Amino acid sequence: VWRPEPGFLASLPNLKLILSLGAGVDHLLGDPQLPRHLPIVRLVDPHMTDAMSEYVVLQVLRLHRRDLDYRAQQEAGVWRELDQKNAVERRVGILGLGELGQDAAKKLKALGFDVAGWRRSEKTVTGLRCHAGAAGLPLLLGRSEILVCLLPLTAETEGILNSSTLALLPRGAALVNAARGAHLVEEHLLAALASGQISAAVLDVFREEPLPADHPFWHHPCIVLTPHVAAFTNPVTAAPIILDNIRRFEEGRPLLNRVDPARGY
Ligand code: NDP
Ligand code: OXD
Repeated sequence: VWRPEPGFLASLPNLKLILSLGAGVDHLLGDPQLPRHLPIVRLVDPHMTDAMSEYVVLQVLRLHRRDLDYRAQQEAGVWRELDQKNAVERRVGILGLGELGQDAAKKLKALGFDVAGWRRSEKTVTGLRCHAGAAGLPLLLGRSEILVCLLPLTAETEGILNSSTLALLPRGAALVNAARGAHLVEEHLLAALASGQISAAVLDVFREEPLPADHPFWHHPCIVLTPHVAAFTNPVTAAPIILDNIRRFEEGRPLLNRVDPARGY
């Protein structure tokens, strides 16, 4: 399922297993009647992971290479060289070091970026500077000239991109949110862009999707937006993965990518 109507799953008397057609499960766990005693699995598709990393690498490179500034110069007919750092001098921070965050970090590192990440647990990732938990968040933010959000949406992460956290980024930092719209407090981003604390934002996800026609993000000169397409479910590659979990369930073997409803992801 993907975004079933609240109460729908509870109405199915013979339901045994819930398979999310997306990587995120906030669309399920938000249902107060969700049969939480049943096993819930989410989609982890290596092709989807590749797609997300393509998106993240594309957007980080755009920000790093000042693509928005050059677009504005082109529109104004201006020929001017802008300062350019080397990738090794560009500090990128990734919120969420799960399936998607770790792959994006690895690919950004391969391009030479100075990457660090943040997660809930203290687990380390070989070759990557990792920060964890509430104490680690300011450390990650304080060094991130480009911040990428790849967190699941949970009670703990809702609104995590807000005026307080954005203020901890180096002045002029840029934001990429490819996780969930509700991670971002949208008015706080607009204020941070107006003050220059944030120089640019690339957003794939929004509190309301489709983004309403009169939303200020549409025509903001410092915002690039895409319509929740960073990594969508590809039926051709997802179907065998889903089938494998159904077979595992039927044969009593351990399920892959099981969700912990108490943890929220
Ligand atoms: P995972 O469950 O594999 O990884 C989640 C990561 O977030 C883990 O590293 C986890 O920490 C960390 N995390 C969770 N809660 C917290 C917290 N409170 N504090 C700090 N870190 C936390 O998820 P995926 O990487 O597969 O996917 C991430 C999200 O990306 C999805 O939930 C979905 O919302 C979004 N998404 C968006 C798509 C798009 O097209 N825009 C497409 C696919 C996914 P730990 O490692 O310690 O458990
Ligand atoms: C997902 C998504 O969670 O596409 O898979 O957003």
